[in-house]
Amino acid sequence: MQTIANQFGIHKALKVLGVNSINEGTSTGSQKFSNGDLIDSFSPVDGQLIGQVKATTKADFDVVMEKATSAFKTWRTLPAPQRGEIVRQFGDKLREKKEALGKLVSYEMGKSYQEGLGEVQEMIDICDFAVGLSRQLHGLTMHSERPGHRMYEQYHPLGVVGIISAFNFPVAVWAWNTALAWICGDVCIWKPSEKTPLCGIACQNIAAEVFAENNLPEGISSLINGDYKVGEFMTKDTRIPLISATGSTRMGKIVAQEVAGRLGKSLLELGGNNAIIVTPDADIKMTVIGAVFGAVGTCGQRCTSTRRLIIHESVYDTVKTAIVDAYKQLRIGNPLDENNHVGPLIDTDAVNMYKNALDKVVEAGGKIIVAGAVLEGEGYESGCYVKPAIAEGKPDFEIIQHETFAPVLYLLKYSGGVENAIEIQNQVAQGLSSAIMTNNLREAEHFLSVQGSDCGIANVNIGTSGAEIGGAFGGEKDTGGGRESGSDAWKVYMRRQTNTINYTTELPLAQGIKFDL
Ligand code: UN1
Repeated sequence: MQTIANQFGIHKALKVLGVNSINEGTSTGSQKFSNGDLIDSFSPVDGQLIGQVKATTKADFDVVMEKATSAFKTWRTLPAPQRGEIVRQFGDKLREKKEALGKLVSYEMGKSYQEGLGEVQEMIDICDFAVGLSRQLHGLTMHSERPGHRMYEQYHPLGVVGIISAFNFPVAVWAWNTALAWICGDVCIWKPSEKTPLCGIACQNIAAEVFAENNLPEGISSLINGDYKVGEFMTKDTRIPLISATGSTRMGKIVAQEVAGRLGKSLLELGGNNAIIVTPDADIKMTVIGAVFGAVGTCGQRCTSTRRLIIHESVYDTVKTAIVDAYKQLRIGNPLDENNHVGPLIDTDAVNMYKNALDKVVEAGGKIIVAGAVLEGEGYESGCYVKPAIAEGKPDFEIIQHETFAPVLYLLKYSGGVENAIEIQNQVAQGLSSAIMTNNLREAEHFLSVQGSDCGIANVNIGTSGAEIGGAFGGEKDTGGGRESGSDAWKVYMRRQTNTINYTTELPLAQGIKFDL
């Protein structure tokens, strides 16, 4: 029988990406070594073992730290536009390997091939953005209050940046961080999710190639692998001034406390509980597309996935019928097959969380209107395929307040003005993404105003997921407050220095203080 890996060219993709059946999970540039236990990577697509990665031990990590610290000394002296040139080359390599990497993302993580390609495109986009930025790391100049003095600020790199990323965006989130950190003059150490370690190996190989081709030192890009204990090597290490962590709020709180305890900086991008408000003036067709993609895309495993629809009572039944009808069209199956809309969840633990959410919403008094199920039989042998489900409930149900990383959409009803919908939307602990569907200018502007959405992302007439790289990405409250990717997110990877230069022969003191000797 033809396996999925054969049929969809996985072996070829692994070869292009330099991913072997057993891989060293620790590397500094192209040097690879590892002395830890083997981590298995099973595909949620067909349950097959794709490959194994050796975890990083503390001794391995110490070598990485040494290489990273020493590489920083060289890298920081390269002018930023020259660092940009390296990132440009990295972006070009990603263009060459886009199909292979997109395929691996799809096979190892389970998102659709289209979304896998989209993720690699996000990496390419952030590289382009970073290249331009490498000539724009601007500080301000100020007018000094003292004669013959000049004041300005400049940005210097921080040093070693530690990156902890999640399984759901196994390649793009690393690139958001590294592309910016590199042009800023930092060096990076990355711990990818232990659920998608092969994506980490593939990306590190691509980066290492570029650094080696340019005769740059080992250690500008390093990879480590393992579970939270390996993450702790970084969070506890005072030589790492910034930890950028993406994942659950639970994990983020642990990282934040550990890093704050040594007065390090952390950049956190944590859970979301994203809602779309559907007002009486919404375009129903657009609402359906935005809501369905938001809820079932990546099988509901984006931080930005749509979890709640807050619908005005006057259009509630119309929207409900349209969405339930749209769910009937969904094809669930092998995500490499472009006929399917929805792939598997990452693993059977995620399946259990999905089942638990559906039980909980019923226990709380909610009603399932599109039934969920764990799919069985041919094509579903991995046990990770589930039916996207829809439930009606009340906003304050505990399970609706909670982020479940699965395709479960809750319909909530509001009455009265848009402010009532906004209140429901903001009632949750998380604050990542939000959206309103309306053609009414007053409602849209109210939603975006100071009395509106409390999220880091607030959209009008598009869904909650699928942000472009050009904007700052992240959110408030339990989402952790960090901003990655576009806009001025680069500043978090640098330290600001204020410089005052006196070019006179006098030494006047600020604030007019007299101190005569
Ligand atoms: C994430 O889920 O951690 O906005 C990142 C989006 C993607 C990134 C999601 N561009 O949906």
